[in-house]
Amino acid sequence: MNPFVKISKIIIFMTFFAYILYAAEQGDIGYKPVKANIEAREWFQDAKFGLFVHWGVYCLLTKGEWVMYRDVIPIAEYEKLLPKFNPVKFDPDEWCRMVKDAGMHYITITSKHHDGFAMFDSKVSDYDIVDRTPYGKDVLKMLADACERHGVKLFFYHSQLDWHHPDYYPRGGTGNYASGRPDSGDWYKYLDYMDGQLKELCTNYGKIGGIWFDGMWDKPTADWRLGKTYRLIHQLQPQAMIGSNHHRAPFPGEDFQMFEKGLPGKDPFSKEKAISALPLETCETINNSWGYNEKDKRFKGVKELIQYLVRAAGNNANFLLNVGPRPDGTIQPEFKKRLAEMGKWLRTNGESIYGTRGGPIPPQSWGVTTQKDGMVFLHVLSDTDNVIAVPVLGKDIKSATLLNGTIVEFTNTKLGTIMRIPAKERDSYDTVIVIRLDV
Ligand code: FHN
Repeated sequence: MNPFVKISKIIIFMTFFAYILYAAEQGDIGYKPVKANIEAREWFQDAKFGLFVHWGVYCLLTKGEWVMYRDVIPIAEYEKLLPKFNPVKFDPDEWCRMVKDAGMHYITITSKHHDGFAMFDSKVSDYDIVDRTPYGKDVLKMLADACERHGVKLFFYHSQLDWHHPDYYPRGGTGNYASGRPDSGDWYKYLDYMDGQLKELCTNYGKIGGIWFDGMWDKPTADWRLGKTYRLIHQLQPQAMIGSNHHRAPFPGEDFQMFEKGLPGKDPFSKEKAISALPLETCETINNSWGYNEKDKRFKGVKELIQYLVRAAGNNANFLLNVGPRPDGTIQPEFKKRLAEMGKWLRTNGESIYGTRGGPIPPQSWGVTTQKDGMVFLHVLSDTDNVIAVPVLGKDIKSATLLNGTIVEFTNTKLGTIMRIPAKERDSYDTVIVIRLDV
């Protein structure tokens, strides 16, 4: 064989092999979700609404979860918070009652945020709530047991980014200040540590809903060894849904795609606007802080929060709404009041949200649509429109009513259907029209 051809073949093979190796570390190549995972995805999409909880020792400083970085607090200083963390009013049953009253079906809580502090009893580190605080109890175990009692699914938010662990090295875009860590470290030792804690979360807390990763964006080109981590989780908890807030298209092994502070494909963080075919979720705060921030009074109104939930559902996505608990373990009244109001609206209108999927027409100027069981729900969100034009749905509309059965007059035309909503029946948050199509 011509030596040039021989060398070329070797180079092509080596390049292909290198790509496979690289790609393999960008996810669990060849991952096929098992039946339990597919069922979990269906459940997730039906559930629609969950509570995000950002809770850690940072709440003591009442300036949000990035305080260690933003105030450039050296590790030795930050660790002085630990003896002060004693959330004696933490009541996981109360949290679950609040969640269910709000019409939520799952909780996603920080097991470890970027500060590296574990809110659970870890054996691979003593940098955790059991070993280093006067409270000394595993709040995630307490919450997992309460969720089991109340029928609430529990997901864990886990930060891959770590501002505390010495082997998170080379440091990334945000952990780059030397806050008492050596300018050296073994990256794969850190990944082993991270996998060790994930193994604990997938072993000691019962059947989990999933893992919500965050922080890859701190080192976007690093070898995060995702395939190994994702396989570990799916081997221990096959039904667990893995998602990662890397703001890129999902990698193999991921079971849902999340967006932050924006509807699918429209959030300000996504580098790629691609919306995958995976179950979708968007997350948002009630004020403008994820972790507890005493001074942040920019509370969103109930109308804005309900319409965010409705628009998410209209975009075939779940809504994960955040609270940042206080140092004593309680949730501030402004959050609880809004969650209760959302639950009240959902008790009357929830059939147009739960168990639905995105509607048959794209979002309109007047609102969005959802659909389930042969019904299409028109969510009229604009205050001004009592007469709306509905594009052709492919089948003639047989009937149109409000959820309370009130008839809605409509006229079918070649270009679509004109709907006339009785003005006195408007819902100030979202007027839902149920239409049944000629099958
Ligand atoms: O840096 C985190 C932030 O603290 C928070 O956890 C949000 C929640 O989606 N995610 C990252 C910012 O994109």
